[in-house]
Amino acid sequence: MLSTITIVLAATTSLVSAIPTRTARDVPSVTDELTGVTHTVVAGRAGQLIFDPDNVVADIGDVIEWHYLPANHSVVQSTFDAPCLPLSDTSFFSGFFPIKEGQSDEVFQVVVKDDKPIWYYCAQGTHCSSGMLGAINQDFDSDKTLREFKELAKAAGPGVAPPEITGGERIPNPNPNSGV
Ligand SMILES: [Cu+2]
Repeated sequence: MLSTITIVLAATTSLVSAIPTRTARDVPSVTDELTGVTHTVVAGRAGQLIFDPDNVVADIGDVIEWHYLPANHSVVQSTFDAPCLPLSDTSFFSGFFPIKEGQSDEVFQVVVKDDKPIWYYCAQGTHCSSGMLGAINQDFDSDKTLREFKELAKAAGPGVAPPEITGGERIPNPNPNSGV
């Protein structure tokens, strides 16, 4: 007897390997516990190439808020050893604030996330090598002081500006008429 064997080829149910895609949920959520304390720093006080104050002692969860006076300053996070270069692609950069008079109608805010020293500079022209630098939570027991940071900057080239605003938030100036 002739038996017929029928082979049924299983329909090739498409086994297109699904490439896992990252979604927003994969990004660690930022759970900053804000303290409610804001430290105001003024860029360009009295037309000088300075941050005032240039040293801030802050707790984790505090906000640093930069206000900008003429002419066209910025803040960029750097390392201690390379004062006029961005720390990384994600470290903070405020963008520039080209204003002619008064203070900027926006401010830049950064939340302090740990107790490590934070170093930063202004990326405008030669402002960095001219001393427009600042620190948050410098370690006063270390040789890495704000004074030494400014010394290192004197030998640096023009400040480098990252390609886009990152690492903080530009928000409307909460008090644009305060005579900072
Ligand atoms: Cu500047």
